[in-house]
Amino acid sequence: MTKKVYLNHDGGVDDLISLFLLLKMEDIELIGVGVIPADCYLEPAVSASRKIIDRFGKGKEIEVAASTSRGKNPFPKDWRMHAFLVDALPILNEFKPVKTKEATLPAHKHLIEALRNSEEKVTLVFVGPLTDLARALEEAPDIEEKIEKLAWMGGTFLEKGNVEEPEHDGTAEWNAFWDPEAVKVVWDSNIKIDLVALESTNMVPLTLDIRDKWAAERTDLGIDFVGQCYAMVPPLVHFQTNSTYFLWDVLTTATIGDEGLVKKKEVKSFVHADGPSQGKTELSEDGRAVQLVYEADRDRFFNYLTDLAREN
Ligand code: AGV
Ligand code: CA
Repeated sequence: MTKKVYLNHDGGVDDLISLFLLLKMEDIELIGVGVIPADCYLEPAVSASRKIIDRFGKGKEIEVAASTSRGKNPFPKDWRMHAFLVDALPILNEFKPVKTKEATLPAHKHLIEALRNSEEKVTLVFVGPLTDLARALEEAPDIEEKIEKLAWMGGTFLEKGNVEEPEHDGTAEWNAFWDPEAVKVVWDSNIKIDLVALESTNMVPLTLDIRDKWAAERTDLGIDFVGQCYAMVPPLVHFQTNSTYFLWDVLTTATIGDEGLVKKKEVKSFVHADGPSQGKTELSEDGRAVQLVYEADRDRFFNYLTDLAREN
């Protein structure tokens, strides 16, 4: 049976590869895409998304909606630049003009409309901050019953998150830190949540052996696209830095196609909305229950992703 999916992403390399993979999954019908300018600039991220749908969407008509949401804690500019590079890849610019349309509605209203128009329940895949979902829920609480579940890349219960910014204590994950209030709103809903936290994504860093595997198969168009994209971001070599790239969002998206790639357990938590730990998700017995993805099968994941990417 086909599963309906709505994707909201923030234009990073692994966000755009997530879109690419959802288009290639057999039993998935992607019904819409929202783009939020968190870990990206909006225009190149919307443009690259439209081109990816043109190139790899098998002729399907899927709209891309630009978000009007703005966060509390901005992402570093260097990271936000990645969408410009993907948008400029020759592989995405061979055929013009671009056919895939930009929606007239802003992303949160586009999400509301997509859910209201769907007869079946829809799985939400959010691989950036939760702002558009929080705004949609506040504006249209009725959509909650149309949501099968939310798979969100965000949060961590580890002592160390991935935010290294002035005035912060380093305990948060970036997507939660960008808009902690939005996490709170979503936590207050009754939506089922699969939380792909840093516990699991830390197990899938970008490494040189993976890059070499993609390089060896570069004559395949899909593998070449993935290889070109992951050439733009720093791999894990001798030691981890603040910029080291993991396959955060791609792991999240892959769990939609193959749940067996990861292990989950129920935990209860709340989020710090402000102060030096803002964006931190913390375990608490009277907190909100989510399914925490805490472990990933690294080899199986990379094989799954590479097989899915392959054109032939
Ligand atoms: O915290 C992970 C999230 C994911 O959605 N993003 C990147 C992924 O798209 C923010 C982020 C954390 N560290 C980063 C990030 C880094 N070193 N480079 C770029 N983005
Ligand atoms: Ca992201």
